[in-house]
Amino acid sequence: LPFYYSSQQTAPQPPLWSCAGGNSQLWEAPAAKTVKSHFLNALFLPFPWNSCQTGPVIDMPVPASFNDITQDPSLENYIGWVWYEKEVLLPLRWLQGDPAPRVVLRFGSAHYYSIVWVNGVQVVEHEGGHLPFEADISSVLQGSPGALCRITVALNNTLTPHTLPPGSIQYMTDKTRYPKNYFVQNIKFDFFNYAGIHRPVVLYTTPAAYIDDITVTTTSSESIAMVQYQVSVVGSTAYSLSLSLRDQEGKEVATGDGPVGELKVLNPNLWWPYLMHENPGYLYSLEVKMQAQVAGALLEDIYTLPVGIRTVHVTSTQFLINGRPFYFHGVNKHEDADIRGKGLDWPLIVKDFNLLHWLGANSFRTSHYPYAEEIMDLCDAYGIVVIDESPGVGIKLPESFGNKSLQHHLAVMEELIRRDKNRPSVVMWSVANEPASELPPAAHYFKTVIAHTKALDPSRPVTFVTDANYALDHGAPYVDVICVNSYFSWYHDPGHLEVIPLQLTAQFENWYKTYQKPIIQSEYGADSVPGLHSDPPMMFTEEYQTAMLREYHSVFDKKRKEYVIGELIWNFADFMTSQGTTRVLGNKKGIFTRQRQPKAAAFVLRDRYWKIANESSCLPPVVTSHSLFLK
Ligand code: BDP
Repeated sequence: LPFYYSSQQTAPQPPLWSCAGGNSQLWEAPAAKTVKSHFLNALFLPFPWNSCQTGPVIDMPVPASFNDITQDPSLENYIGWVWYEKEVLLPLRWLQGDPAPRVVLRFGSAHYYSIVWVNGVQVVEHEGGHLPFEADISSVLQGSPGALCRITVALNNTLTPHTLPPGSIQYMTDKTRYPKNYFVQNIKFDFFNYAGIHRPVVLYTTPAAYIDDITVTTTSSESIAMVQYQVSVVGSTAYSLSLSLRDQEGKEVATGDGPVGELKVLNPNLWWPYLMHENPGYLYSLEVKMQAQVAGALLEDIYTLPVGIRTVHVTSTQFLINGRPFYFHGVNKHEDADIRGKGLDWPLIVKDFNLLHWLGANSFRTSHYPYAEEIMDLCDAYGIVVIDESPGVGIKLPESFGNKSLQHHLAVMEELIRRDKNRPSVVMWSVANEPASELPPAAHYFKTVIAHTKALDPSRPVTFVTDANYALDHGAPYVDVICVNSYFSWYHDPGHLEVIPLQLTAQFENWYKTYQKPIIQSEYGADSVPGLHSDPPMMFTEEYQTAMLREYHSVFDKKRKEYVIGELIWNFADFMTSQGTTRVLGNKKGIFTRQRQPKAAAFVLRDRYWKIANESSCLPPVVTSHSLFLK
């Protein structure tokens, strides 16, 4: 739904903050009163008829990043507070009843720091740009006349050494070179810091007593699977719970009751990855029904959770799904597209899954932050295996390894695991990408983050992605799988494809000798400008990108017989970055363009991935049509 939006500064002006000093107003809530007066005019702007305002208040689509929506360059690179507002008329029955239902306002994500008011009353604050947050707004609505619900959001995209991802604000104080109060946002990661309300905003209701959380884990042998569950209920202590597990035909296969228990499934249909089975992504549905007596009324809450039955194990040389070796032949992605930036976009999501299927990719890493729940749902349903990564990208500054950052990182892992713990597609957590793990404080930092992640979810392996030297990495001792990024013949020895066999072989052998853990090549790649050609291959041409891939592949083919368990290309598609001398309208390491058209490298990878997939005997005999992918 469209939101009204303004970048006008009624909140603290960016130049007034001192992110470096101790007097930061960054997280200080602006007064709700300011919001109200500022938006009195906006409340009457009709949408969509009045779609272009020249004043400070403009129409803004949600979900979307705000950066690329207008022609205003200052909005594109804007750092600081922005405001969104929308009025919604709620159904009256949402506000009636004894006890009245809970009305909840939920944001799929908003980047980076959000403060939300309903009818002028602050209801929630949230830090972090890639995970959901919500607020029970029932009491506010009961105190407000009528069913009008005015939602106001103040959003701040400033990154500091303690945010995730980290960044820093640099004030340029040389008055001969910069205007007064001039500052820049520095970041140590390679994608545009898009901001806005990026994922859907929904209002929903539950009864006053409701199912708050469900945790499901699965184990299985040949003919029997066990589904362990734990359900938490809020709002009543006098409740009953009944559970029913149904297969895809709707047949009930197991039942249970109570908040903790185990369901036994005979001859289970296991959840298999795409291309590992003729029926990948098999999902049961677990219906959880709660009944509770509250204030003399019988309340009922029902939640249906998709459940995939599968196991994950790691040995010193293999990654096992359902006891069978799994080889990651996949991609790294970004949430990124023209105009909408990082805003959720269904056509783009479905197009990307069709391209993954076309490519024969069985997996991706959510580089470098958690992706939308809508994307994760499709991974579960299609059998696309996910390495689920936190926004811990660009942790380079020594101060970002301190206790303040660490505590926030732990909280983010809690939010991520609460959101994604029941997803069969998620087979491993990645807590960070390319941190400065050669710094001594990285040892305590990663030991703590990884231990915390494992305590929250003992059922999955944990890793972080490194580009540090194998002998100097202080975090690697704590991971289950070594994930290593390297750019031989690109950032190192640019133009020299001939160094790849030697250097890549040494990379694998050194890591394996040191840790005896399986290894994923979690990034490798080269930029190519689509349509740029040269033979012999030169950097930035399509030929160079494909030649580099082939050099890497010949080493992978030797080492995957030993302990290399995966290869993830950098990157699925070209994506936007900050401007800089090494970026031509963004990063061009995509095998697809930003508009999702294939470069030559896409065809090389497609041949390879299908060949690897066909080495497995359980594939359907002929895979030619996209109809295979539509379940
Ligand atoms: C890697 C980073 C990734 C970058 C890539 C590149 O993990 O985010 O986009 O390099 O420079 O080191 O293309």
